[in-house]
This record gives sequence, C-alpha cells and structure tokens, in this order.
Amino acid sequence: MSFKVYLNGKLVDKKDAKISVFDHGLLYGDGVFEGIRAYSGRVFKLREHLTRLYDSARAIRLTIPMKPEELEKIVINTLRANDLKDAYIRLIVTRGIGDLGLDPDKCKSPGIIVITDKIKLYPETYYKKGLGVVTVSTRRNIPDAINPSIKSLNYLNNILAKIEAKLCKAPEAILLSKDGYVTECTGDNIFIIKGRSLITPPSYIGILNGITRKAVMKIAEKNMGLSIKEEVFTQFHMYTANECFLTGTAAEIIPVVKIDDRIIADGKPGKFTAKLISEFKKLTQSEGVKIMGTCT
Ligand code: PXG
Repeated sequence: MSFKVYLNGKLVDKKDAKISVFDHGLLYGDGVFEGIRAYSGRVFKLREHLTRLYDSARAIRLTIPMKPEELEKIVINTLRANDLKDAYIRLIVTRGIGDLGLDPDKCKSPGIIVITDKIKLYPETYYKKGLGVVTVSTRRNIPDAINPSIKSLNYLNNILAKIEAKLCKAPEAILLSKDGYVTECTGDNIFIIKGRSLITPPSYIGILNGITRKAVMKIAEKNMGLSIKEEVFTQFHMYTANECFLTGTAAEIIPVVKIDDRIIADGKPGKFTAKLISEFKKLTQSEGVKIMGTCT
C-alpha cells in the first residue's frame, strides 16, 4: 500500500501529492504550518497545535476555509488511512495559487496539506549523553519584522542558523535576539536550571510559543515543585547554569551538556532534566486525541 497524503480535499498517493509552482507557499514562503506527533494511537496536544495554526494564520491574514474541528477530523482520517499509531504529522496551509506578484489577494483558495509519516527518532546518545551546541552569529528574527510566534513557512532565519551550527559540527544552534539575549534554537525552545528555578526566555523576546515548552513548565511546577521563570538571560547564564535542555515536538526533551565549548556543570545530563524526560514520556503515553475509536 502506497502511503496517502491529504491534499485539498482528497487523499492522494504520495507520488501524486504535488502542488502548483504558482502557490505562494512556494514562491514566497507565504503560509503556516505545524509539526505534530502521535504516540501509541493518540495525537499529542492536537487541539493546542490547531489553535496555534489558526493563530498563525490569523496573524498573516490568511483565512483557513474550515473549522478547526473539521481539520482535526482530516488529521485523524489521514493517520487512519496510513494505519499509523506512532507518527509525525505535518499540517500545512499555504496562501494558495496566485500569480508572480506578491499580492496575496490574487490567491483565491488556500492550499491545505496533511502529511503523516513514520517518526524518525533522534539518536539515543543525544538523550543519554546530552548535546554540545553553539551560539551562532545569525540573530533571531526581530518580532517587529516577522514575529517568531508565527509558525510561518518562511524558515530561512532558522536554516541560516542551522548551517552555521553544522559548520561548527554542532547539531543545533542557539540564536540570540538583536540585543544579545538568548531566544531559542532552530526548531526547539531552550531552558536552564539554576538551583530550584527553571528559567526560559519569555515569549515577547521573539520565540515560538512551544507546545512542549508549555507542557514542560507545567510538569516542572506541578510534579517537581520547581519555580518557573520566564525571564531574559544571556550566554553567561547558560554557561553557569546547573542544567540546560531543549524542548520540541520532534526532539521532545534533549539535555545540553556543552555550549560554545563550555562544559555545563559536570558535563552530564542533570537530575531534573532526567526527571522531566521521564514525566514527559508518561504524559505522551497517557493523553491525546485517539486515532481509532473517536467518531469522525
Ligand atoms: N522553536 C522553533 C523555531 C520551532 O520550529 C519549537 C521551538 C518547539 O515547539 P513545539 O511546539 O514543537 O514544542 C519549534 C518546533 C523538525 C520539527 O522536523 C521542528 C519543530 C517541530 C516539529 C518538527 O525539525 N519545531
């Protein structure tokens, strides 16, 4: 069985899942998307991802021509069509087909795409031994230009940072704000732990409001009694932290043990990070929208 992609109202074979070269998603990165995961037959935080998608669309004045409940059913049906229980889901809304000018009003109907695929996991050593990451010279987009809270199809800022990290043989990059404060990584949010405080940059500095980030803050506060601080911090605060880790849908929670060639604490993943990883795993296995058994 070839795997199916939802494309503008139809489930089509992967080989036929093609869009127009005049789609403004391709021509200008004009559109929004979400990366979602399913664990053991449940879609984790699906409603939160849909809310963020509709918020991103609203921010760029793109009207998604269906209700979130309808799009939720499409996601579930696409997973069912591919018989997936553990999956990576990419939900994309493009501005649609227009002409070669920028004018979004020339695009009459948004393109809606749902790709569901097997999840490719990060190497196990990342979680056991932790990552070495680098701060790069590319600054995070300033919120006054393109707000990083919008999960838009324009990821060049992140890609340029990723290229720099790879040139340093690091798997991930830390981006600073224009004022030199730590913001986030190319596809992950960042946290540090100092004493019993869990510290992460605030949304206004220019980050994506990560859904994993929010879940982690809740676990840390409710189950572990850590005090949560959404505060700006600098490279110095990272270098001198007791623990550091990254969060994201794809990566989940990954410990960071080296930043810019400075060893963090004793160079091993920290105990709070390990506890958060195990609590987060429990959460992913116990909640989410069921793929089978819900009426679609
Ligand atoms: N910051 C940025 C810039 C992101 O793109 C996150 C933080 C974490 O957000 P969530 O809501 O996922 O906790 C992201 C999300 C991939 C991939 O294939 C990347 C993301 C999500 C899913 C897959 O690299 N980035």
